[in-house]
Amino acid sequence: APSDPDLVERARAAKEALGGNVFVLGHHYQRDEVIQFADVTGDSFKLAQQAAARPDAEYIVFCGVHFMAESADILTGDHQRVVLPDMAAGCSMADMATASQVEQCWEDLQRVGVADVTVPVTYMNSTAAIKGFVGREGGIVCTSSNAERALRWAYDQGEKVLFLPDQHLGRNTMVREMGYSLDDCVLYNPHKPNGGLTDDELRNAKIILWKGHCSVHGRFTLACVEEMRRVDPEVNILVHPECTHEVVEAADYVGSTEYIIKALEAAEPGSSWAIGTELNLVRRLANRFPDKKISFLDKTVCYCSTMNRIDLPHLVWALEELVAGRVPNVITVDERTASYAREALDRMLALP
Ligand code: CIZ
Ligand code: SF4
Repeated sequence: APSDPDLVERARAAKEALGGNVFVLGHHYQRDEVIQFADVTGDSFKLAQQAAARPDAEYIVFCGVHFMAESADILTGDHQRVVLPDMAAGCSMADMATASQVEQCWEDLQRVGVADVTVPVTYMNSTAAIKGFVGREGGIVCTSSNAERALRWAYDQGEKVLFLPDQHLGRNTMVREMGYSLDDCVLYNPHKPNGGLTDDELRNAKIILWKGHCSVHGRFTLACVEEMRRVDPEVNILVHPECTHEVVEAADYVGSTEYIIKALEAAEPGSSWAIGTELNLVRRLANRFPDKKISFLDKTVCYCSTMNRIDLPHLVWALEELVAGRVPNVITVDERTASYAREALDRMLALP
């Protein structure tokens, strides 16, 4: 639906009144009505880098989810404040690994005698507390575009990896990109004692995958890939590595958000593509490239509901509060957590 013209005008006027004092970041999964006001769009990695690119902007309005706003706070100066237009815009995957659960897992690894040789690696899609734990224990953050490089770095530091919180990105990278077998991976379930594993399983695994997943990408199925190929034998199936291992194995191409965008930019006119990632992004790409047949991999999967909480009314509210001299919904990470998290982020930024 087209956005309400009154709200569009209010957002435009508020942004103009704030001038260079506000910098609006928009994640690729945001609604069109919000994206039209973003100064920069990107995936979580690009937005974290971009947040620091405008040190003069006092306010960073982050149109994305909570963990991304935390990363922006960690990577920007003390004088800058990060505003999340709706505090309920969380991420179910990030919430699947709490600090106390991960500390418990680390104790399990200490008890069986392997914590010293285990390097924790966390996906960007995790809370600041988890990034802080990982930094404290000498580990690294990764994104879906550098997971392989981060894992290779981790195996240079130790023998085993604890991979948080997305089991699918960890498994897909190990097996598909690095040639490990499924038997090298075990799944740690934080709701069971010892993760639901025997001491020997914990000791012998090459990688301990946290039992977390994305509630959007985890829903694409092998059956929908097969159905797409039946309907259109020429179709190219392109999916994000947060999809399950069987979906990734059945796809033609696998890659991060920025990879998906570049692949469609480079695709031949007339070529056919079915995309397994968030629906706002797929819709926008289909509109942007009308000469290519771009469809959504599975009609039963829908938007990321928490990303979609940031809508035009929430953005207008946040901007108008700033104009009125109030600073709503500020996201701050305490300095101790932030400094450990920054170490884990800096190790990622230093990857070759
Ligand atoms: O921004 C990203 O890298 C992704 C894939 C975000 C998400 O929420 O899945
Ligand atoms: Fe979290 Fe998945 Fe939504 Fe991304 S798409 S914010 S990983 S639930």
